[in-house]
Amino acid sequence: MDKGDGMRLETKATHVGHEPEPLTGSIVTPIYQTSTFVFPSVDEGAARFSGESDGFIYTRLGNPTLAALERCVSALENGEKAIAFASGMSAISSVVMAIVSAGDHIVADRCVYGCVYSLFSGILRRFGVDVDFVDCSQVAEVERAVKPNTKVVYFESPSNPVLKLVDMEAMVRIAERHGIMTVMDNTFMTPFFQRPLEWGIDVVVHSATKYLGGHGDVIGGIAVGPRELMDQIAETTQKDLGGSLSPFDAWLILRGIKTLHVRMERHEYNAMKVAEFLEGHKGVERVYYPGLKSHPQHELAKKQMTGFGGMIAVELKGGFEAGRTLMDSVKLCQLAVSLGKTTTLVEHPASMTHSTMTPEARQAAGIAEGLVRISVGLEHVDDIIADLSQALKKATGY
Ligand code: LCS
Repeated sequence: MDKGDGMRLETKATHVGHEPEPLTGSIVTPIYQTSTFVFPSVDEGAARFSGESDGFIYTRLGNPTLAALERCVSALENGEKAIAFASGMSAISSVVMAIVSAGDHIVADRCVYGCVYSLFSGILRRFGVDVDFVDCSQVAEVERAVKPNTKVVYFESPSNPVLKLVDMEAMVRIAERHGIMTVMDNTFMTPFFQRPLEWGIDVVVHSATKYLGGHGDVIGGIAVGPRELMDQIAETTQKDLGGSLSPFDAWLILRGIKTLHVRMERHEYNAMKVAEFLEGHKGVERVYYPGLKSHPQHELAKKQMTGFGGMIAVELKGGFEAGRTLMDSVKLCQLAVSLGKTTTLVEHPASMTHSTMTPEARQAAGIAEGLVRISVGLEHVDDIIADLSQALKKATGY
């Protein structure tokens, strides 16, 4: 029952980690807002530290509210064990830094969230880790980049911000052949639309700040993978780098997940309509949305995802200046970074989320300087389209 074995995702999202609290019968998982836990004896305290006894010690090392969230997300992703973190970046850095050491090599996709790019190209290189950025949608490029000291292949699918897909099966084949780990960011799709572990990916990471939390009121991250590796992460980088999530924030994410499936369906319904509207608009140069037949990887999207999500990117005729006018002219949609919340957000990757990359790196990643990213929210879709329509008229004259 606990792991949600035999339940469908919708049932797991509403039940796993939400079991009634045994002491009082509270139907909602309590927020255990405590930093530490009283030991009944010295022997028991020592046994918890040595791992001979289960039981909580100190919230950085584990907490019942976090454990409930971890059980829930692990069940949704069909994984063995999840660990919650203070942010998506904390999850990503803790996972990768638990696997690699100085002298090792990472193959990463060129198109990743800006802070992942700077973590890999800045911090990890400074600690003696070699990183090559390639286009993971080109399988031969990944194969060519693998070296004897490669430990990790890292990618997002679909990628932030251009919605490029990576063929999970192909990455797993290469990784297995060379004894490398695959780490994949599933933030954009969530387990509702895509379950990488079922395709053989080793570790899934999430910015829970986005669709898992779903309401734009929390920063958090989570990683899911095989028990042995997750235990190693818990005992090293999670514990010693200390990026632990607060119990209240874990509770907000757990609450958000209860409606994940309902929200994702509406995000997708709205995004498809907005993408079709944009594709048919005279002032639009190009729309990036995996659900459109014009997306170059639409067939791969249908193969490895069960839906197309709520994220769109768009280039306007008139480039950056037109994009700026669009973003400055929206009234209902909000000009803000982040994504996956109830309201529609627009942002400019080149000067905001991906400003950590050099213009050359952005160009190599296919991120046009004028690109506008849209996180389609849960408003009535006609209201979203009406707002974009009036802003597009100012931006492009159409
Ligand atoms: N992975 C992806 C795909 C992301 O989009 C982000 C944040 C992260 C990881 C990092 O998660 P965080 O630490 O922020 O929880 N993406 C952001 C974005 O596109 N706009 O603002 C933040």
